Amino acid sequence: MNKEELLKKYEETFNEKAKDVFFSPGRINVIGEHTDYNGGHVFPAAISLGVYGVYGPREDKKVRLYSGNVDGEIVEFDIDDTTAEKDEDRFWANYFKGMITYLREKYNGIDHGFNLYIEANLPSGSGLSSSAAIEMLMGIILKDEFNLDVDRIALAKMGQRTENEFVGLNSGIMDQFACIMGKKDSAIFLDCNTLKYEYMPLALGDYEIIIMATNKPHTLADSAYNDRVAECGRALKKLQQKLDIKALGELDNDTFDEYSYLINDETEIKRVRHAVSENQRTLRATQAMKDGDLEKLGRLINASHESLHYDYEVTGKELDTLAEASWKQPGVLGARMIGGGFGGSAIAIVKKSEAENFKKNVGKIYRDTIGYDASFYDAEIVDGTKRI
Ligand code: GAF
Repeated sequence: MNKEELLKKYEETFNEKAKDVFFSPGRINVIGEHTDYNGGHVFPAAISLGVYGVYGPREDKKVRLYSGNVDGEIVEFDIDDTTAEKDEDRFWANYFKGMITYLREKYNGIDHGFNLYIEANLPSGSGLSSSAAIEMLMGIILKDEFNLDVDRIALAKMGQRTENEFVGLNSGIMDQFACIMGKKDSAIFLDCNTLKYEYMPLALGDYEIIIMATNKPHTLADSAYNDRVAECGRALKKLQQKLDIKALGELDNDTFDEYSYLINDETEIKRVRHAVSENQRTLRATQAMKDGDLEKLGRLINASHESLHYDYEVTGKELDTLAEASWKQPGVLGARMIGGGFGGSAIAIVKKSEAENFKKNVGKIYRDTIGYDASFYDAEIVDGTKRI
């Protein structure tokens, strides 16, 4: 998206010139799904699809937000207003309100409001983290414009808290961490228990990552997501009767197997089996990446999808169709759903020379099976949220 055009759109919306333009990326996740809130590992990367924000300060205390993607009105509130929006038309303001609230709670200096024009080249509900991208956009804008001495990881934590308390999604920290800590051409190997992280070059040689959006119109993903978090929480409590652990991410497959009798519930056993095996797969996958064993990485990615399908039950027909169609194509190392699931997106690691064929074939199978088109994106891996 072009900076000049964005500045013009701000001017048309607010009848004045803007001060600065920012970009906040969405994310993919190579492997490690539904492990973050279980204290496990994840391996995400920031992508060139994301959200732009055009900022201009105001003298009063009003925040005026306009989204170029929604054919709606300017949403307005006061910086002192810390109540979560319930109204459907204004709900998206919560991503901003949460960040403003938590930053003002801890840091002095945010003493006036602003106008903000936002526009995404990332479809919302695509499982590529448009909400975390928005939260981190707000965080970096406020940090930069008001010279706040807040570090990026603290902003990621505030973004997670915004999801939990303003939006009502009991998510982990992966998305915010990936958006704000992203590094060009690298994925982030993050331990969500300790927040220790390591950048690893996404060295895929002749292969590339293709993003496939299901375009599934409406999902009840948030309540199903919160159910999964609750099921894991209940199972953890039962395991803690005999095991000294703080999170499921501390278990290996063998220990889980030995103590699984404590859970005594079929659904919860499946959920924990996924959380534990996915964490172990993530450790093995990052080792395979270090060893340059891309075939093994691909197999682990496929196994991740199957575990999300059978044990975590968050895939659904659309994501299964994309993954299974991908596995059958020539030059594919691996494919799986990413993000919360139920709809959203999948990724495939595909030989560059096969990429066009791949999109054509998988696109056709998807249309024939589901009845509408999937979208395919070749995104670059980029740096985290920043002024542009
Ligand atoms: C969503 C959540 F926001 C993340 O925290 C993470 O749990 C992911 O689903 C599943 O891995 O994107």
